[in-house]
Amino acid sequence: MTPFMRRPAEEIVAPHTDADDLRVAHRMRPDDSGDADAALLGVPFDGGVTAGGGRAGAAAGPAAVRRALARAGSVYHLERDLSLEGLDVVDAGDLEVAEETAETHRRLEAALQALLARGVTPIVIGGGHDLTYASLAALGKAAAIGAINIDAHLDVRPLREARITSGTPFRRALEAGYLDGSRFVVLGPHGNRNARSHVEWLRARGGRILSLTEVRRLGAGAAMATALAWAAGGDGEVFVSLDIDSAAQAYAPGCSAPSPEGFRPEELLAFAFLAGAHAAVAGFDLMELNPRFDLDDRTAALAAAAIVHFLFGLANRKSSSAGG
Ligand SMILES: [Mn+2]
Repeated sequence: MTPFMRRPAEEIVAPHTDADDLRVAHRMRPDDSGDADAALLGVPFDGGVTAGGGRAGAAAGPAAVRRALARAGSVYHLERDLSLEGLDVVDAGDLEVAEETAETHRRLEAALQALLARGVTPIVIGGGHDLTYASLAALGKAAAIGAINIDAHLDVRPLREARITSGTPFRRALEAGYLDGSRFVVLGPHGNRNARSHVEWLRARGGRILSLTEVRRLGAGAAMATALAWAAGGDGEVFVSLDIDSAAQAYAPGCSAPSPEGFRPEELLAFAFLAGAHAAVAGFDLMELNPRFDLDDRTAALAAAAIVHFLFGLANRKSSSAGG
């Protein structure tokens, strides 16, 4: 069994359907510690959110995403003529979180290292964005990795009085040497949501920003392709992090720190698909869903759709590599 993992509070239960109408949930099974293409890993923890003054509730994110995954549509994608039937996805359960944020991060890192050692692509479901530090540590300890943060915010805040918050993960990973600054890209910041000092700190380390307006000018697909090429920097590994607050509040009211402007669902789903399809991408996370503030589960449905589109990308990657 993966260290520090327990069965999820709520399992993904597939609806009863015909064999010729398989649903996404039919492709998800409990983890048996054997071979798999990808593993879901929930982290019901929002201590980093509340430590930063954010509104509590993201700890309920994994359960809400699992409920939404149970109703996340067909295994078949008509626009891409692609199926999830050849992809093996396990639910590794939820992390046994600790009271303390740093200890929770250590446990997540250990759980992820066990999954990575099995050759399984992890998909972490948050929880606060501070948890992405543990993913970057799990992947970047041997050699610094590249990363794309799809987010309204840079999340490179300095630690005040050594306090870890959901606004600090990428600064901590950059300072620890797990993340290569010249291969770090933030997709989607806009307007006046970030301090000048944070923008300058990021750029001084070689980090790049593609703002919401720049992404719209390039087109979502071209912008993500550019970000992936920068983050891979040749043939390096890349972690892609999706903060659901990168979507406009109209589409994602259920998050810790919403803003009125932001991506549309189709843009987020294109990013997730391209991340899954890219050979350099070694892990993915979906962070900051806060079901307490959701409306008719629309944010949870969007979060589940992003995970499903990452899986369609993985299926595309697998079928391309099998075809030579
Ligand atoms: Mn964030």
